[in-house]
Amino acid sequence: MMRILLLGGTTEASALAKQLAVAGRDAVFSYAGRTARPVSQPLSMRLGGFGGVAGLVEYLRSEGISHVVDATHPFAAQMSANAVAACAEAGVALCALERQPWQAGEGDSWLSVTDMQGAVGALPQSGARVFLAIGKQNLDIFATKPDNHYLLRLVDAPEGALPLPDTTVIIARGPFDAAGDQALMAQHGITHVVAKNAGGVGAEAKLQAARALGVPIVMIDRPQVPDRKILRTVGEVMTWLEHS
Ligand code: 3Y8
Ligand code: NAP
Repeated sequence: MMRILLLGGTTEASALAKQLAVAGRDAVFSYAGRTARPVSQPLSMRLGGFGGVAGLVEYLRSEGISHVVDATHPFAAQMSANAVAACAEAGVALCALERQPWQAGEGDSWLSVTDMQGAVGALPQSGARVFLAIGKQNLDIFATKPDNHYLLRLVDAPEGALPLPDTTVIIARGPFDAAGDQALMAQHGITHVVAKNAGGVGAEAKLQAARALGVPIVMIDRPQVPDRKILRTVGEVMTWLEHS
């Protein structure tokens, strides 16, 4: 009997959830519980971590999961690594639904860095106006360059003080559109954008906006994730489920 665990948190995960619901598949949608009010899904949902690899193995066994689709964000590297290890241990089929990285195009001025520390290093010491569109989990490492102005876009209002002294905070959840991001960046006189190479469409508005405004982008490469089967579209995943 097929029972699917969908590790979500991305636009593609939500699109797959709709297809699974329409197909009447027995599936559970899983969020980390990172935000206050996650978008609801047409599948039964669970919130919160599993408790590492061991917790996930226990969940797979006790819930009778036969297939895992890892549709988490390319930067959710810990979850993806845990899924590889737990599915191998529990003998459960695994595939990832992962979008391609963005490539710099005509008129783009990207500075590619390998990780968040590299992004901090790529910024001026002072006087820059930086659109820091990387969420809230990694803000503290930018505190070594406090003399820039940072425009922060967060999903939820921050609890307590931010680690940066000179900020403007926008509370918004994507997906975003290019015109909106261009107006936002022009209004704030942005001189640099810092972005994760998330791929997909939900976060790419700021790339288009930066291109239109001639603003350089500090682009953070994706973290390493262990090998697993990677599919690129919802359709491929539906076919994989039918044939595996
Ligand atoms: C909790 C679920 C959907 C999924 C929508 C996508 C698109 C909009 C763009 C910017 C960049 C950023 C951030 C972003 C985008 C989609 C997708 C995507 C980037 C939600 C969601 C959860 C999260 C977690 C959140 C992180 C943060 C990252 C904001 C829901 C809305 C910056 C990634 O405040 C926090 O702690 C936020 C944490 C992880 C990165 C970080 O490290 O801070 N996503 N984002 C998921 C869970 O609990 O399991 O609340 O509804 C989902 C989406 N966010 O169904 O339509 O597919 O990527 N999410 C990045 O790409 O750089 C915003 O502002 O331009
Ligand atoms: P992460 O660093 O890879 O994972 C840290 C821990 O969070 C995992 O070990 C796991 O806890 C728990 N976790 C992560 N995703 C989960 C899920 N879908 N269901 C249940 N538990 C989950 O993850 P992250 O980067 O914080 O991302 C968290 C969520 O936000 C994911 O759903 C991801 O798709 C979404 N998201 C992330 C980004 C981003 O930039 N990182 C962008 C957009 C959306 P246990 O070890 O206890 O199981």
